[in-house]
Amino acid sequence: QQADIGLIGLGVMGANLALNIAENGYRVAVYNRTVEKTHAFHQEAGALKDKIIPCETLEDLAKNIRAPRPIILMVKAGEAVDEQIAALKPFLAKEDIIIDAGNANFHDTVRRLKELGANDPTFVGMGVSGGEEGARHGPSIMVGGTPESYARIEPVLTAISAKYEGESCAALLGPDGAGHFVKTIHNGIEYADMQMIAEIYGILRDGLALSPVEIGKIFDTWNKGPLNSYLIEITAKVLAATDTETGKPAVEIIVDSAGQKGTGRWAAIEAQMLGIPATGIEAAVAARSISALRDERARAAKAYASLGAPKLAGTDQSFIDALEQGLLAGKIAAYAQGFAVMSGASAEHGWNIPLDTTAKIWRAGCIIRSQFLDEIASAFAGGGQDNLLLAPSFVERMKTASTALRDVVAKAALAGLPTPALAAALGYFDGYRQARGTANLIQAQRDFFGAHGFKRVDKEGDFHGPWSDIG
Ligand code: NBP
Repeated sequence: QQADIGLIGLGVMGANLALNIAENGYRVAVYNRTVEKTHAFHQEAGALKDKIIPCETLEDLAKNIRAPRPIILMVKAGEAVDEQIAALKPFLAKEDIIIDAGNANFHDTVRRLKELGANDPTFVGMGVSGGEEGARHGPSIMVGGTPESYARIEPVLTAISAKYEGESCAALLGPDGAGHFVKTIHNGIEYADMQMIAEIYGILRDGLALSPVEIGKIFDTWNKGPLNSYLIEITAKVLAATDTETGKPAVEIIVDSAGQKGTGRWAAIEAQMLGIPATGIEAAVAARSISALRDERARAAKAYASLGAPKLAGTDQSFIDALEQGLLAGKIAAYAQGFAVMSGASAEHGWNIPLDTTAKIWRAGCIIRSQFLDEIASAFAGGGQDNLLLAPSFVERMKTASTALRDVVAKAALAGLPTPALAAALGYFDGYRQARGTANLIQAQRDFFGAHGFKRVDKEGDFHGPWSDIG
């Protein structure tokens, strides 16, 4: 019996996705560049072995899938995807669909679609989030493609996706690169969320001299309130863990230098290209880059040692509460930015990305999953919302939470504790709610040195200033 679907790439994500597909009753034919992995995977599939067809060649893979064939590519993003498409094409027909499920740059997805000829198979760009566990038991799935191709793969995607109160976390979000774009912004928001949590951890560790276990308990409490989310939950767990070798708290034996594979940076770059502020994401990407300068940081710490170690004075439970509310405010601002970038890209590329559906399919399965996203989905319901910060329910929340964020950022700054993402979120919020900003001075400067002209507040037209009269 032929398979319902094919899957190429049995790495961490591919292997788990294949097991998920098989467990949901679909027969799946699998192929991996390194053939031994294919057989090892099949051998270890246990009760699901019968639903999996191991294939040694791409020709074999194509033969083992019922036409018209849907084939998921889950290989390393970049050249490997182009190589696999080229190698696969000779064995496929026009009606077949190649689904790139890796973390592709959306520009590549758009290019790959353009490169396919009239008789080549269809191409779908699909973002998958949830890591290993999500791939195995239900990820969030962000699809870019035509409604026709989506209709064909929808049953299997719905079956394998995460569910939020019974609703599937898989959706078609627009044509061509829309799915991979949304996944990129998801990862950018994830960077900002993680960085803000790390900044709060830094305040509790260095400002209040609390132990990892004590900090973990605070996060555990917060996970029962408005911050309830997967990232807060795992932060509490990570902080409570003990290193088996040394008996020390696990976080204390981990080097303070964060890795990055590029999706956060892409999110910041795309925001910049669109001219849409995403300072929370940018600050988070930059913070990872600073974290990587470990030797330089050690030298700088020595050079500035006379400034003293950071210390927060006069803090009590009300400050811990302010940290919770401040983190919430920072999070709201960062998510507002991420959604604004998606809205801008959607207009730029004519994608029509439904922001409410996007928030809905992030409620479960993905790394940033939370109750909070259900509230975002409600705020964007029916469209027409410019920015989350203007949604009535979020305006009410920010009125109190922003005061806490201000308190946290100000106290941290005075103590010398770095809060780049939280401070960026606060700066964005304050700039965004300022009806008369300070760009009038920038326009004057631009006109002074470059005769760029400016608009007047009191009449229509383009004007130049009286600069030559000065001095
Ligand atoms: P892994 O590193 O676990 O696996 C990579 C896979 O790509 C292997 O099957 C490998 O085959 C294959 N591959 C490579 Br590398 N180069 C290839 C080439 N030139 N031709 C054919 N196959 C090639 O990666 P992973 O973590 O499973 O990630 C897969 C994709 O999913 C990536 O795009 C990643 O960004 C994305 N993603 C990962 C996560 C996560 O949490 N890990 C989450 C969401 C998305 P081999 O066995 O022969 O080396």
